[in-house]
Amino acid sequence: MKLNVLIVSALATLAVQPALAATISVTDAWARATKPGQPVSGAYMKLQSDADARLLSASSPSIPTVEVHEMKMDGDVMRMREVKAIELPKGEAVTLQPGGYHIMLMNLKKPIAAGEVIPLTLVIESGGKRQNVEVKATARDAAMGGMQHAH
Ligand SMILES: [Cu+2]
Repeated sequence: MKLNVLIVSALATLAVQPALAATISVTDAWARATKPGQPVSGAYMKLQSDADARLLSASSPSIPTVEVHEMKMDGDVMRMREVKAIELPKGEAVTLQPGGYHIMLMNLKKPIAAGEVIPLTLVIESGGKRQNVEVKATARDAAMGGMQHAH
């Protein structure tokens, strides 16, 4: 389902950097809408870089705390933790999705409504250079499934 396809190229950033910086494409960026009182949510997207790169961190002017997380099974318990980086191997699509890597949106002061656009700034490193990649994730209603978002 491609509700919302957004390609963010880092051309503006590239213009002032040596040719080493990677070009990152971001597609299918979305965030999970929340119910009142729910303090956390997640943002998801597909990332692809034309050079080996790593997603180091993310931030948003509208979300108090943003972390890069990984969720995986530990025995039969689903756990998540903050990761130092998500590797973006050259030419390989890396999908941030429920149950795997995700951008954690925390300490929400108000619910995220479906349709709301969450601006995110991704910090991506490639070849020793850092660049910011701006992403707009549109919130949509999505069931949590069996996933516990417990820390
Ligand atoms: Cu998380």
